Amino acid sequence: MTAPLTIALSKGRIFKETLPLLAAADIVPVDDPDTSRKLILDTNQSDVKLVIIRATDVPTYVQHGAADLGVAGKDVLLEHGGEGLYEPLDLKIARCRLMVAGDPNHRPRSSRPRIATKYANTTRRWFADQGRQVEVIKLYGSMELAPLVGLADYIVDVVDTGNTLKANGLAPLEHIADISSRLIVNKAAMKMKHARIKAVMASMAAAAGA
Ligand code: PRT
Ligand code: MG
Repeated sequence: MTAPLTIALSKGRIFKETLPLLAAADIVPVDDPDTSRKLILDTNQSDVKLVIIRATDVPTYVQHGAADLGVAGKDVLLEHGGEGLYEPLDLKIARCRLMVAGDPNHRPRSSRPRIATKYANTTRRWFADQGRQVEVIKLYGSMELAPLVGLADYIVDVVDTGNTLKANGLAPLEHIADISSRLIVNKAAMKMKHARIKAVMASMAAAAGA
């Protein structure tokens, strides 16, 4: 008898890029989250379940032990703070960069520029560490719109190709961090289910080249 496992994942790029890594650990979902309305997916292993939640909620589920394991972007983990979690493995997937972006020709009207972002904590820390005064405006999406309509002087967002910025007349200005997705583990589960989690981690690490 091995310990049952619950793994928290978000739909979209993280789910797609995590699938081959889970398959390497012989964990294969039975349902497809894009077509199924189920929030708990069964897998080929009767005691392994996947819970499909918003990307920003993954650390919260794992922190509180509602999931034993999860996959979350480093951007989301920086913002969450990482309390109650181990972050043992860089899966090297869903890579991007956390950037300050804006119109390079824009001159802020105030000595305290406004920064729109869903990464409010990380943004405050980035500017405060440099002794730069800013006003952070918390948004939940479509950050690129904020400078176009005068809501903010700059944004902080993740950038991959940069096409979304470019399409809106914006450019990357400052590099805050390189981002990839990490395997996260609940601290109590790491103790109680050590053998099983270690085995899953080893297979995922080998498949990720980590
Ligand atoms: O969509 P939802 O609001 O539910 O959550 P989410 O947007 O956080 O989830 P999702 O699946 O879009 O992103 C999950 C994780 O993928 C993020 O937390 C990042 O760690 C990582 N990731 C990697 C990215 C990107 N690349 C990325 N390009 N997350 C978002 N983007 C956005 C980018 O901000 C831009 O709006 O995708 C758009 C296209 O980017 P460009 O630069 O290629 O044009
Ligand atoms: Mg998204």
